[in-house]
Amino acid sequence: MIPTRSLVHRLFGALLLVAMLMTPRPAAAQSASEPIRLNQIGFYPEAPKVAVAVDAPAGDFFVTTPGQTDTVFTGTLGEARTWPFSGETVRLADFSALRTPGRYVLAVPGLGHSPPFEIAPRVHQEVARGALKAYYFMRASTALPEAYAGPWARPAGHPDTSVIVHPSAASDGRPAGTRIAAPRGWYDAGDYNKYVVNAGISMGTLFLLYEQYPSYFEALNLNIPESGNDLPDLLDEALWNLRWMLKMQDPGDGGVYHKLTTPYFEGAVMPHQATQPRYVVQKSTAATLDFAAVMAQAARIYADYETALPGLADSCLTAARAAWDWAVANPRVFYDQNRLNEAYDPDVTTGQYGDGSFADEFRWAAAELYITTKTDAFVQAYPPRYTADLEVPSWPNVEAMGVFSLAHHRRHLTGAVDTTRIKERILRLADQLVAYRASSAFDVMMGGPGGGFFWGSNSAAANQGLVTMQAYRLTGDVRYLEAALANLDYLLGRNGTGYSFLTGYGHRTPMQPHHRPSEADGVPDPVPGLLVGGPHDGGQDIGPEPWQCDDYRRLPANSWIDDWCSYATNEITINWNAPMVYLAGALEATLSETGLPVGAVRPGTRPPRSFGLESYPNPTSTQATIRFALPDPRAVSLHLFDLLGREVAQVLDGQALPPGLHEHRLDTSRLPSGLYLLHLHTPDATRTHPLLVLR
Ligand code: 9MR
Repeated sequence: MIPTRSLVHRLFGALLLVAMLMTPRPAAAQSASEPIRLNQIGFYPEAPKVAVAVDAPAGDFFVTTPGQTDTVFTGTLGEARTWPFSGETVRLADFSALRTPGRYVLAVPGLGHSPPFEIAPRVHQEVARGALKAYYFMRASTALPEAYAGPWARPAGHPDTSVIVHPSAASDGRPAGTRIAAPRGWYDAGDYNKYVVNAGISMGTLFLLYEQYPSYFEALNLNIPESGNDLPDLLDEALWNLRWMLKMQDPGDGGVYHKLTTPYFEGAVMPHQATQPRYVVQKSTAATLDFAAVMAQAARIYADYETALPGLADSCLTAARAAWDWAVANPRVFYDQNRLNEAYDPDVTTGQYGDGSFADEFRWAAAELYITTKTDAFVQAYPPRYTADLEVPSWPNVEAMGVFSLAHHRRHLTGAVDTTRIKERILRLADQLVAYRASSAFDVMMGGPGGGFFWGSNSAAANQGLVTMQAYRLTGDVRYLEAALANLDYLLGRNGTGYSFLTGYGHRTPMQPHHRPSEADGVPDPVPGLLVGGPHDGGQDIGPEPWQCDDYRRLPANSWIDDWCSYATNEITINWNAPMVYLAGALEATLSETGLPVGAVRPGTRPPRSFGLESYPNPTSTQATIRFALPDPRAVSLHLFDLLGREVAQVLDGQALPPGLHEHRLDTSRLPSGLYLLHLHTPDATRTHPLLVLR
């Protein structure tokens, strides 16, 4: 069950806390121990707080100050349940009622205590910033000066100004052996190659994040060379990769090369020491469509920066259209490296990102082009699906990326797309994820729909959180938000290994990721902010060769090893970091003030007594809180009018809200003093309420 935190529960928790503070209970002297697993960074004051205790006897647990002198909270461990993915029997320690900001440890008699963690507003700010800054560390074709990179400063590598057109990529205008320039971009992963398919979903995810939380990212400083210019740092960083992607399109026909790569992987050397020749290899339908989707997003996003980047948005849209046309004319060009190597030299043995179906890429590209151009023809050619189950996004399955964009832009579309059904489709998947979490011994969505233990499993956990955040945005239902938080907790420690999977963030983090600069730079700590692939029992990196791993496999959720050898579990890549940035960034943007946003609703816990409308304080000066109750789910509009009937503020515009008590903040700081009317409208009820602004 999802731990519900009713008012009674909250009050009880507060009383318990007061009682504990008055009669401090000494916790036994215990050492830091792995059987207690929790988000190693911490928790928002108002949000749920859960740890798992492995093989713990029934009984109480304690939250204490780090020196264990004061016990600030006592709770009772939950029932023992077995998590099939790790075979561990665990009890949940729920200390959500502890809301006082501070630094604490969690102690379980017989198990020891956790390392210190924080309860604080903005508790994941550095996680969000660090995971995004990781893209700077992945930049190709540039030196990373110490001012931005600290101890991970390095010389420039891979200028990519003289890249060879591989015979598989030859065209009339660019015969095999032609040299082209395709500099910049991010290295894909632990290797130094640049793959368009994987860049596609990575950019798509970062752009979605930016479009959904623009003000948070306008303010977020990454300390990169462009910080302080006219663009938000997220857009500056994405531009580094966008400029490379633009060069991956053959100007002769609009098709996009699948990748820019060395023939085989380089050794564990720094970028400037990795000097094999680089090729652009075969165009593919998947790469071309992912490119089209990203360029269509970029066209509308960078259009706001026409002065700083003259012509860029137009170039992106032209590139997107040309790519789309190529894909429509070439709808089944697969990337099959074995067949390519039979036909051409040199052989290419680097990452494949081969995809067997393009329906999802067509739908994503169609959706983004439609949103940007408002041209129905794109979605008429590849209409969004309404009834099929939506799937958690991944590099070979990008359909959901288009669905999320359509939902986000739903108020500004033509009638060619039924956005109500788009929303319903997202909510169906999110409901499955939330229901699955309620059944999970670790209280996570991981293991449920789309959250399998496969190569890159950590990105699945992050992407599940991205899905429920879409549902939260569409409904305000806090269960979706809490599910996203639960998966962030998973990634930062509440998992089968007890590691925080983000390098540099947490007490036990990967020290030997399969990442060439981290391995070769001589700096003890790996490059920070990188999400490692995560546990699964595929074992593709196990073998007898010196560079292969000994068998590390256990059950899937703890089949993971912090070793350079493990490219199957401990590599890093841009498409795994992107949903991590999304998850931490979206949660920070949403929760940064108090821990749970005003307006959040947990259905059922606060049943409305009446359908009313009130605001306080009233009169107000700079801000009012508006409160109303809904007896059942309704689409709600909430507007403020002046006495001449002119709309002066919009709080809600037809948003579907669940039953319960709702609170929304209204900024009145820019309104002249005077009397206004709040107007709440639902399909079958209308309420008005006077609001006086006085200064
Ligand atoms: O993330 C990819 C994963 O889904 C595949 O199962 C795996 C094997 O094909 O490849 C992964 O991608 C790797 C890419 O091919 C090359 N750069 C490193 C990527 C992460 O391991």
